[in-house]
Amino acid sequence: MNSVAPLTKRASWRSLHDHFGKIQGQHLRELFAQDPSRGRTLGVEAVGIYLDYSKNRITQETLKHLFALAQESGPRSAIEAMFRGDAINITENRAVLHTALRASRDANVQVGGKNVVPDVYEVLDRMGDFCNRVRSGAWKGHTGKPIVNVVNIGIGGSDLGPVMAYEALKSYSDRSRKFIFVSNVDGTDFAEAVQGLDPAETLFIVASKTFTTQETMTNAQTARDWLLEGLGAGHEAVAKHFVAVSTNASKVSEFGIDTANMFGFWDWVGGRYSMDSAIGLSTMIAIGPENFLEMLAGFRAMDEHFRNAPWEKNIPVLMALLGIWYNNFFGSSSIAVLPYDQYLKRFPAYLQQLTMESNGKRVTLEGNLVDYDTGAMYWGEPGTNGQHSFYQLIHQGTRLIPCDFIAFCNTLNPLGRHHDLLMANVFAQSEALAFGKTIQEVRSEGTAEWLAPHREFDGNRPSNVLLLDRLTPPALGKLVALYEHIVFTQGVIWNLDSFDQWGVELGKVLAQRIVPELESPATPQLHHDSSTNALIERYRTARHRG
Ligand code: G6Q
Repeated sequence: MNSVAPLTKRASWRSLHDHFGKIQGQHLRELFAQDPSRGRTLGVEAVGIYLDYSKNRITQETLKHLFALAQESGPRSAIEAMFRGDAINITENRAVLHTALRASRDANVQVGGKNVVPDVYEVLDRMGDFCNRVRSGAWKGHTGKPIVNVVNIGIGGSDLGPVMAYEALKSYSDRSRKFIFVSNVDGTDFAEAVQGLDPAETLFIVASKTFTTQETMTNAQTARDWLLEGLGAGHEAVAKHFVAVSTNASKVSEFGIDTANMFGFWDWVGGRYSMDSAIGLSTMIAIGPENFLEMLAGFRAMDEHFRNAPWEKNIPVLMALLGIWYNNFFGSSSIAVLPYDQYLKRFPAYLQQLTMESNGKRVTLEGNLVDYDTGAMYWGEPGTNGQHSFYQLIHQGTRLIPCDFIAFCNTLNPLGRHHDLLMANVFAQSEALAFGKTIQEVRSEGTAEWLAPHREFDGNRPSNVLLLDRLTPPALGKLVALYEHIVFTQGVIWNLDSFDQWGVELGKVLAQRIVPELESPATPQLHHDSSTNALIERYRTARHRG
């Protein structure tokens, strides 16, 4: 529990409030004019990431107050509590130790009096061995053919990390194999995924921490039927075509998967923090064990930076504080994440779960309703596509949407002028957002008076630019860990449990209740509200179920 004062009663919060009154009217044009060196001084470089945060609506005084807020909110001790394995997920009484998944082999992380690092490496080594067998063709399907198609079946944290990482690191992947991700209970997802696949060459990874998730278990059963029917084989074929990633051995064997083909993890790994665990098996098959371990080393480098760097040089802490500045003082409700790299096309979707499931909470650790806004909405698309779509609203709309631009100095696909053009767009966008185009500038171009307001850009729209060298496995690890730690820092300041997700429960429970009402051949007695009853009746009629 947080022993510090409630957020809005903290001295630093009140100072920030007063300071906001003074600075809110200041334009980035003025801030840059007052301090021409700002573009260099408000930048920080660590673990191969350069963060330019100069185009934020802040001064040195703002930073002083924000660091005071960090200090007063106690993240230093909270960080240590997380890394140490304290049960900081208080509503589920669990440790939160995704950092142990990427600890070095000789590290010692105690959970319940036991060092968990040897267990982590035991699983990583088994995963490596399995991946090498699949990749070399030594692992054969039931009919003796090697595996060509790998289908990951999972949802939420058991899907978004693997699919994002596969897309991000495709350039490092084994191109002779196909990697497919099935998540939705909508049968279309499965049907389209297996179009044209030969079951004899297909491996299913059933990735589910609990092994009870409705969507995943339904897809896994459909996959088993598809496989056995396609092969014309009995249950003995399952062992060569199904492996499981789970914490629930009994459910895995109940499904018919040999637990020798199960890769485990632990209750101290949250779903949305699990891509470094065995949930990353598909990633490892795609990019190989060495690249996977390099990705983990990238995570570890960011973990160490977060744990040890002083606030003013700490990239996750700086970005977390800036997020709070806009969320709680400027009233921004969303943050756009705009990667200028096509391989990161699923990164915003990944961050949506990480950020919004973690900090989309309205009660404090003590169970009190907050009197401030918490988690912002994260969204985005890769540049430059977004520029031809929603950027209009970011440039000229009525809402303030801080942006995180992510770019790499070197491309993995050097084709002609493409990369220079791409990078010119990143720099131009953050420049245009910050400085805009005044009405005088518009008029001086000879624009008609009636048209001028439409062509004015008021600017003063903040952004961060994250610049890295190249999208490598460690670079991806650093980026993901960066956002994990932003979420953590904000959760500490807002005094939330960032590691539970009770908000997803109610809909699941209600759906279970409705399933028999849709499926029953006899007309069911419905006891919902009149809207839900009418929708169920209409559906049954459309399906000729009376
Ligand atoms: C993430 C959540 C959630 C979870 C899925 C899948 O933090 O816990 O997204 O990952 O509901 O759960 P299983 O892995 O248990 O199937």
